[in-house]
Amino acid sequence: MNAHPSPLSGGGRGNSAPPPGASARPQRPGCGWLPAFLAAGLLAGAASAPAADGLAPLPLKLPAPTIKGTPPDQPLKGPHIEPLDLNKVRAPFLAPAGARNLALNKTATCSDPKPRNGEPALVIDGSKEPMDDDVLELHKGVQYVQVDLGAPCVIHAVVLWLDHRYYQIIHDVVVQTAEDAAFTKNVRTLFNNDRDNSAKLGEGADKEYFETNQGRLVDAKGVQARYVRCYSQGSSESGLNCYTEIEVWGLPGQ
Ligand SMILES: [Ca+2]
Repeated sequence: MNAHPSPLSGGGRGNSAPPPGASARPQRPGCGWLPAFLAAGLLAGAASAPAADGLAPLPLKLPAPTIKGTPPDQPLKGPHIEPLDLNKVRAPFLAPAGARNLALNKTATCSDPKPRNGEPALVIDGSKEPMDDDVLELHKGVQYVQVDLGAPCVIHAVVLWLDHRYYQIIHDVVVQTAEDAAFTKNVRTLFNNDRDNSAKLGEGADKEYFETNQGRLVDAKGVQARYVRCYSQGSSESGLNCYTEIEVWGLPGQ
């Protein structure tokens, strides 16, 4: 999946050429988009020994921002939409030292028997640049991608990059964990911004948000589970359901 630039997959959204040099943008591990002084501070924190409480910042690595899409002149607004703020800095997320991305190169499946583009493995391959070759595209309606961690794990955070090729809002984002692949045992909902329950998974209280390169970090609060599902139902740009990367940070089960 590193063969960028590459032919585009389409999608009827006026795709243009992949952002030249996007992958070559200088990045500092975990905070490539931060101002230098902030990045230096975070790096110092990430590189230092775990605090006395055994916690350490997750060493997240951010992809490059898209240059294919441009921030909308009049972003969608509303009481249930987080304002688009490209200068917003996410605070470091503390988790037990040693937490790692348990989803990387594990097993992914999806609800669409014949994706419009790509394959489920794209969402756990470690590549999350805003490039068409990195994106799994599922047909319209309620769809999901599911990750099998291989064994029960202790999950501290789920980080989603659904489709940050464009500044858009993905609708009905629901993140759940479960003990079994069919999601019948110990199902926990970690995030749900489906206010009107149109996805029929229950009414959610979380807000909608704009896709950017920082992704969306969901606090999993140490839940124990083997499977993680992320649902969506189209976006403000398209009826398609697009997924770039799902990271599941935690520790293998005891
Ligand atoms: Ca990917």
